[in-house]
Amino acid sequence: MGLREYTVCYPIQNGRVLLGFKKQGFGSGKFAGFGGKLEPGETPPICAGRELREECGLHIEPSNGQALAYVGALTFIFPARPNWDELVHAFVVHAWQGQVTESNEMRPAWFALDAIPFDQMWDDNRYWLPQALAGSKLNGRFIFKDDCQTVHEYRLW
Ligand code: 6OG
Repeated sequence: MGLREYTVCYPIQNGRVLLGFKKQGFGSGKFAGFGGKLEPGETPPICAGRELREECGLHIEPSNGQALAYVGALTFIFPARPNWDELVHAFVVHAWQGQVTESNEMRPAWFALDAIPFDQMWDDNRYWLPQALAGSKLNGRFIFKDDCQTVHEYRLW
């Protein structure tokens, strides 16, 4: 059986990134990108657009090929909790329609690119998100410590 697949996306504009304070579910109490699990038959870009709309109200125009930029695939391995292992497709969002709206799951907030709250995010973000927001394409594999919170080792390529 393959890993469960998710998407995560990060809208950026004017030197700031939109994150969501996760109010419920996996990772609650952390700031995160917007995303969730692929539904049957969904491609990663379709899932990313759906989750962005559901979680913060922004719409991606499908005809704008520049709006959604694929960063790459990130694998997260939790040796202490193998059922948490997951494959996450990451995207940067450069254009959208609609207004930022709070949802049941997420309270959105803008952060300057040099003031991302890494200490309140999944620990992996500090190792790859700055490069991704600067435009790099990358894939990564992260193995978490037994606390399931701290990155034990990782590889980017
Ligand atoms: P729901 O359970 O809300 O989707 N996600 C992670 N993102 C990062 N950067 N690191 C992790 O390390 C993550 N684990 C999950 C994927 C969960 C959302 O959170 C992301 C999804 O966007 C373990 O459906």
